[in-house]
Amino acid sequence: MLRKSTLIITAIQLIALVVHSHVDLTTPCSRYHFAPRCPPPPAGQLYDYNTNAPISSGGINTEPLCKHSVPYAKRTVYKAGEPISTGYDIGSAHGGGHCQWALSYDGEKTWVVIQTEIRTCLQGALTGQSDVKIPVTIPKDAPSGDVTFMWLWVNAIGDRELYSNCADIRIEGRDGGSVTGVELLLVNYNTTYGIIPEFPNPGDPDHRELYDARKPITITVKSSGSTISSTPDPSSPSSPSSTPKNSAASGSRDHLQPLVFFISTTFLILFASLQHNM
Ligand SMILES: [Cu+2]
Repeated sequence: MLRKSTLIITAIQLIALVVHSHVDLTTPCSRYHFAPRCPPPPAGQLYDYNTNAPISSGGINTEPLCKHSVPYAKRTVYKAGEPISTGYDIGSAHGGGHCQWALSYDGEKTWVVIQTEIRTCLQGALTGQSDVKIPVTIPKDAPSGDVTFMWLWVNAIGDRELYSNCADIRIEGRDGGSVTGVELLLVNYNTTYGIIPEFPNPGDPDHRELYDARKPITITVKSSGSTISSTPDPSSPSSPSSTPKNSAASGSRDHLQPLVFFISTTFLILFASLQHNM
């Protein structure tokens, strides 16, 4: 009996290992993260044990930006101009990729990208590494307000994926004012937005020109924080018409490893248990 339950537990652990072989934002806590240091989910929501799974893979979108829409009840407070020491848990760094960090003052309707890292984002991070740090600076003119802070990542190697985690922060800055950055670039989201093919080697086209082409956006927050306006109109996010749409299915080898590991280990365990019973 004991052996059977051990077998089942091991199998569950292995499945978890396969599921959890990606990356997530862990500092500040992404919504409903299961880490003990993160707050419990807001009322009516559940812990998310897959915060590190992509929201899109192979051009198939399975989750919305941020994954969850209800903000945490308690926000982490940062001062305008302060660098946030953001942290990431690494299941597979996928050879790095392109990162964007964005703020929304209106509950995820309008985004302003405040920092971008092309190609090298999370490059060299090791599987199993936790809280890999990347400093992200809140613009010093960012007005005060309750803000959604989003990390968006396009991986360099593997299934064509898009990652998105959001944290709930409060910025303490000026009372009313505006913050300028660029519009969010959504690629690898679904086929409408286009797919950036793998860029494993130096010199491979990584389509950074799409990021260079993002239009500036200014978000204006009225004093005491609530109403906002933005220029240009946020109803049309940068959707690159020139984005390459090929190779959605290319490069699944990065995810093959855990699968092979899972299958072979399961067989080994089954074999060992059969041997034992004979
Ligand atoms: Cu992955």
